Amino acid sequence: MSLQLDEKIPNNVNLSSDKRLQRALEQWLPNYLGWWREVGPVGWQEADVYLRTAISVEPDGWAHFDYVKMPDYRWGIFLTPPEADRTIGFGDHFGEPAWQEVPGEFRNMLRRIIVTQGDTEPASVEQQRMLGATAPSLYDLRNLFQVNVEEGRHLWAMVYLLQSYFGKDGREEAEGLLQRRSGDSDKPRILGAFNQPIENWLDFYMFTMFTDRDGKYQLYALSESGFDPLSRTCKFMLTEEAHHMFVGETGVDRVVARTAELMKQGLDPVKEGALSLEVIQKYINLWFSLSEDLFGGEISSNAADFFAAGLKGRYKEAQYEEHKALAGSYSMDVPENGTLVKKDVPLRTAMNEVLRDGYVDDCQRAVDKWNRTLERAGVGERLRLPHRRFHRHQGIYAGQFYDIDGNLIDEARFNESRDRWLPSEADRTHVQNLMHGVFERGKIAAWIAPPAKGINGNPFDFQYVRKA
Ligand code: BYC
Repeated sequence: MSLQLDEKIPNNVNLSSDKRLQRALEQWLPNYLGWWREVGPVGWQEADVYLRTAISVEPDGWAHFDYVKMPDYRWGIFLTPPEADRTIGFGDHFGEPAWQEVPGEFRNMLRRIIVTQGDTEPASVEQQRMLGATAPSLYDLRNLFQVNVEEGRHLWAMVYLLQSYFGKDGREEAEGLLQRRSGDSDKPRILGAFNQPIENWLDFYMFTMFTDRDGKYQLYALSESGFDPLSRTCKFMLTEEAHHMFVGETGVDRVVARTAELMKQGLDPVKEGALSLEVIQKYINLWFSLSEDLFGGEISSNAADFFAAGLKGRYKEAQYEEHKALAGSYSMDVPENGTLVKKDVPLRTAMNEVLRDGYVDDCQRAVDKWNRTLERAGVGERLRLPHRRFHRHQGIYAGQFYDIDGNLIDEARFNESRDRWLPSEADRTHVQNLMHGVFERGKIAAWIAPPAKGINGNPFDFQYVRKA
């Protein structure tokens, strides 16, 4: 079994000689496959899907393309190669050698971060499980499954850390990751956005655009970690994450392009079976705000502790001149007695907001790109991000009501306007009604434009998925 395991699981963690890890994985693997069958993608499990598999960390090994049946996907365990004499890049332990083992005093904190990260991966697969039936093209169907199997691999990445470095409680946490379920009222996933339904492909593109992009920023912050195995694991995950965000950003762009093309012809997109810009905007408002919540509170003692301990840094920490962040402050609008008051908060406690700043800028860059698509088509309307205070459920703006421009309003006014800002039941039904699977090679649904190019140098009309 152990030999088979080593053959089955591509890795660069010496699995063949690590008996303890082999034993832990032997127990976990059947449960993982059981989880995949139970709540992984519905249908298509026997189909041949043109997938990318990471078989090594070398430039020619991390993106190996071939037809694979999803349950046979070779979920591997990879860390970027170690950096000689790496030191901790921030916090109270700045400049000390990076930890190769879990530092005892931070064990619980570190385990919690890894479990939280790990929990999002299977959650997203569960959220997306129904989408295979309504894919707008074989190209999109393939991309969905690529995202799904790689989120599965990212779960493996966190499970590897738990099983290798955290002993019995790590193994228990690894089982727990297979037991919670997205949206389940008794055993929900840990973070809010990962319990939200992804009912249709507009949700999916928004999720991979906005929610996977939170993943990018969190993974960057964790790739700075003083716990070297976590840092190296996250660095490798980021190589795969880029494609997920590409699926989202270009997916929304293609929806916008199709709508713009119809508007340019003087047609009503809705009558032509496409989406209105108004509905697209509401889905942006929803998923951007849900994803902003994933950064946690604006003022956070957890974030300060993670930073002080050297466990979670800033996005590209090397860009900063000073890495202890003990002296600085961050100015933010804090709600107080029904109004917003400018306050300087100690920089360490504002680390979630610092990370969110980079995220918001990155999202704005994508919106600007979608607006250029509208501009090129000669359409006057523009898309936008809602204000970061809008529709928040975590942090200092949660529990109050803000309009789309960030003005404090009362609950009654918010409720009156809710359906203008966020998808209403009618919008959801409308979007759902547009979703019909298009599985003929080279064909595409009426509500989305084809991609500019295909996958791995193949054309759009390539046979990306072959039904068994
Ligand atoms: N929902 O001090 P606070 C990805 C909790 S996505 C529910 O404000 P903190 C991916 C918090 O746990 C990236 N609860 O925030 C994307 C705390 O609970 P306790 C995932 C929330 O702790 C797509 C309390 O509120 N990775 O990879 O600084 C597909 C007060 O917390 C939420 C990570 O998140 C929420 N949204 O920051 C697949 C990295 N926000 O202590 C994958 C690891 C906060 O009262 N996680 N809470 O029980 C972290 O670094 C931090 O836990 C967070 C929160 C950034 C999430």
